[in-house]
Amino acid sequence: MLIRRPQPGDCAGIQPSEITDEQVYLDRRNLLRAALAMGVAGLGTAWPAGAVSGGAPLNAKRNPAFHVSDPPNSYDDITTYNNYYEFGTDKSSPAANSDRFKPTPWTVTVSGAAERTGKFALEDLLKPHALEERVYRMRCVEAWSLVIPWVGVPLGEVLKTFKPTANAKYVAFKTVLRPSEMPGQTVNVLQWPYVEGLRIDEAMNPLALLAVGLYGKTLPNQNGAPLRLVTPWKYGFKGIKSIVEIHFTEKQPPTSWNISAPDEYGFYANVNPHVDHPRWSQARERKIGSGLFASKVPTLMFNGYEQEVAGLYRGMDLAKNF
Ligand SMILES: Nc1nc2c(c(=O)[nH]1)N[C@H]1C(S)=C(S)[C@@H](COP(=O)(O)O)O[C@H]1N2
Ligand SMILES: [Mo]
Repeated sequence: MLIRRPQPGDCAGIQPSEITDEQVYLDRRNLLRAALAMGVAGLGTAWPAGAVSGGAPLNAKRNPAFHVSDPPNSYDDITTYNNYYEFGTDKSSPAANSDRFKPTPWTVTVSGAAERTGKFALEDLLKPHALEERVYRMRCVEAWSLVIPWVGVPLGEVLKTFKPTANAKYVAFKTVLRPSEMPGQTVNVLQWPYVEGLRIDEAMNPLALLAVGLYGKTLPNQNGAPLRLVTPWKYGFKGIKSIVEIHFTEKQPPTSWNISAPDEYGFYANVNPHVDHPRWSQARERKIGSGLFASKVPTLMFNGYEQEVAGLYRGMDLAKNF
């Protein structure tokens, strides 16, 4: 049996050393078979014509300051191979099991150390900001990577509208808790709801993005509709999906993977080829979509965003603060 059952405590269940290209191929084939069974047209194409969710056109202007030399992955790669444990622990689970999830209407509660707090409709939360398209390199802790054209607004610009006070040293995020629409939430692989957090200066860094879309269209459910975090210098698990709460706090907030396996997943989760995961190397990564026989490529410090974010961590021991 090629596909090992996920173990709690693994970020997505399998070690990268075990992820063979053949397995990727089989995952794809299974998904395609499932899609055919559901009568979904258009899977396997590069555009969301027949996608099961998301896909409403967004009016976003490309921000050329955020550009990657590699071409973006296909829509198919981005939306059919990822992690969203609320919909199951296999790479194909999010796309297969998220069709019952209802991302509209959506309300976000803002609380804690800020002058302006309360409940905000998603539209109001984003209103003061024009949507931007930004192409980011993304790196999962499991040593695979993708290039994704996100649509969103800079997180810091949104946070500033709430006027965080001097006590706002961190910002915490929470995913929606909806077991009736999220079958994975009936399984105890993680503590629900999923939670994440950033130090306030990390959150204010211009790279941090609140995303509402990809490839010019609203997010499909499996990628975190309708609102998710994108921090491309960190491992993928910091990118919390389907956010319903933003909380400003003085204390470092708990984070889901750190609660689950504190020795393996730290609060910072910065991409760092020199600090291995206790069970595997982080020195190299497999580019999704690079072909069955492509070899792994070196992972870059801060996933290639060293210039933008290294200053946030000056003087810190990154082996201790992993
Ligand atoms: N709520 C929630 N957010 C989540 C996850 C999850 O299981 N639940 N998985 C994380 C992990 S491990 C990764 S790699 C990314 C993958 O999704 P993406 O390709 O859409 O960024 O989502 C992250 N956000
Ligand atoms: Mo991940």
